[in-house]
Amino acid sequence: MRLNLAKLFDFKSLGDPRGNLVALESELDIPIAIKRVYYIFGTISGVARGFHAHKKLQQIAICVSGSCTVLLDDGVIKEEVNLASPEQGVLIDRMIWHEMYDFSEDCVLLVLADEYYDEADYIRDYESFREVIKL
Ligand code: T46
Repeated sequence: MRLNLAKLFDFKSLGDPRGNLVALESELDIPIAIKRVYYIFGTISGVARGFHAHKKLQQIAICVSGSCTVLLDDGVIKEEVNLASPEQGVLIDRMIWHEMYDFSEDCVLLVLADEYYDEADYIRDYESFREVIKL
């Protein structure tokens, strides 16, 4: 997989005989200040989500259980990232069209976001997205 667009982060897992633990500190282990956390789970087989870009929001997505694919698209390059480890995250940057699919049954996709929820920050139409980025 050639990755030009996707910024991946490998997180240090603090393992001991009891199991594993990953700690993420805002602006230290990840390059964003966390204001909101949400998670996607119980997705139905074959379902796809996302299909939007954010004007300002920056997010880190981590599959803390199972796996899924995240498509990142800057209007020119499209890149697929397979998330399958709680020790890896991907940056979903502002003005990146993104889609998520291939959710495994046990997938829990955790998303760390640097802003509160704001529907006005979404661009949900691909042609409008291309117009905004002037393509
Ligand atoms: C994103 C990708 C990765 C809220 O009320 N508060 C929230 O913080 C969020 C994230 C969603 N919602 C509501 C809005 C919708 O009525 O939850 C419903 C489902 O949201 P949406 O259709 O936007 O879900 P996805 O999976 O398409 O997109 C989500 C995030 O919304 C989006 O910001 O980047 O995950």
